Amino acid sequence: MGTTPTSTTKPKVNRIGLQVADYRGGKTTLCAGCGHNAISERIIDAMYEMGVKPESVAKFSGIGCSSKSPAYFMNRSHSFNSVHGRMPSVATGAMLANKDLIALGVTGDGDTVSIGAGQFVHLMRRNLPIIYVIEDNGCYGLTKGQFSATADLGSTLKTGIVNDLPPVDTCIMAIQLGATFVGRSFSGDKKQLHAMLKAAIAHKGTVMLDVVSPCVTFNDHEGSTKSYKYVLDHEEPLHEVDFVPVFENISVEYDPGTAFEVTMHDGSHLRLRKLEEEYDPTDKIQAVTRLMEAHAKGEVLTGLFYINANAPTFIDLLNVTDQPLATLPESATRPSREALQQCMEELR
Ligand SMILES: Cc1ncc(C[n+]2csc(CCOP(=O)(O)OP(=O)(O)O)c2C)c(N)n1
Ligand code: SF4
Ligand SMILES: [Mg+2]
Repeated sequence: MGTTPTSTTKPKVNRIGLQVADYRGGKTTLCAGCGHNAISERIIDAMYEMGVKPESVAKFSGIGCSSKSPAYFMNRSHSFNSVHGRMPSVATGAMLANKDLIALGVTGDGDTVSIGAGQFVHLMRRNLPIIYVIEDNGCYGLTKGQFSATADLGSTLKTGIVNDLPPVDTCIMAIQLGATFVGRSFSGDKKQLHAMLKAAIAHKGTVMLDVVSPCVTFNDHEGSTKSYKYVLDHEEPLHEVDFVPVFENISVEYDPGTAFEVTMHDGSHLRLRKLEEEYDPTDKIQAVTRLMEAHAKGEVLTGLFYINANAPTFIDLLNVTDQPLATLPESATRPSREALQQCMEELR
């Protein structure tokens, strides 16, 4: 009798011994070809390669097709699907209660700057440690494709209706308000988005990544500036983004002056190989100017526009206890009956 051959190939695992399957979620219910699905795939790859423990991640979203995405990746992580436009306050509360979590917000352009503009503004000025990803299709995909506040002036709906309002640039807003890692990418630019997400995981502070993510059902036609064709024809990367995590310890030599290097707080290296000679991603004024120029020319500028790897976070500023508040016993978080009584006496 012959013996059955046994396979000796071990499944591929990352530095914490997990397989890529450990980072997956439910099967997507979004339309085939929707940019949001590609972004979910990039998040899975980046989290796997960085060796992030899925249970240490808290996913946050609002309402929209984009906000459904967290169901399609990392099903072992915590997840909170909030009210439309209100994800920032939920994420802020969660991070203050447990600063050891890695917060990942995935949301839409409508959720962020139409109904959610007020909450977005206050999130950006606090430098809360969070990776905030906007899946930007310039429309409300879930409610059948109306213009959102990121739709460009003069772009059209499928029906031919013209948008006669100027767009909000979420990157300009985030830079002005105080976010410390601000960039734009494209769901179809696998390499750039992958590198930017890995760097985002290493960043300490607010990451605001606006990812142009075409809605194939309602906003992928001629006349839209958020279609695959428009972005492929008009994408202007500022630099090539390379990220070397601290655990890889690879040293790459570049000719002097051809790359901008940022050392992240954990010792990782972010290298931006210059495609535009004088661009300095630590200069806010230059970043805003370059973004405004891009708008005027109809370019889809991508890359890391602004970074400050050393700013204090909201958690640092509030001087939160070393042990996460959520894990402290009640005796440490609640005043005693006597202390309350004394307080009441003082108010008499
Ligand atoms: C308070 C409230 N107002 C309006 C709606 C209807 N609504 C649901 S999703 C959505 C817009 C979603 O757009 P976006 O955030 O860009 O996500 P997308 O579907 O394009 O990914 C709107 C207006 C709602 N659910 N709740
Ligand atoms: S309607 Fe648009 S945004 Fe929503 S899943 Fe379909 S393609 Fe994506
Ligand atoms: Mg949208």
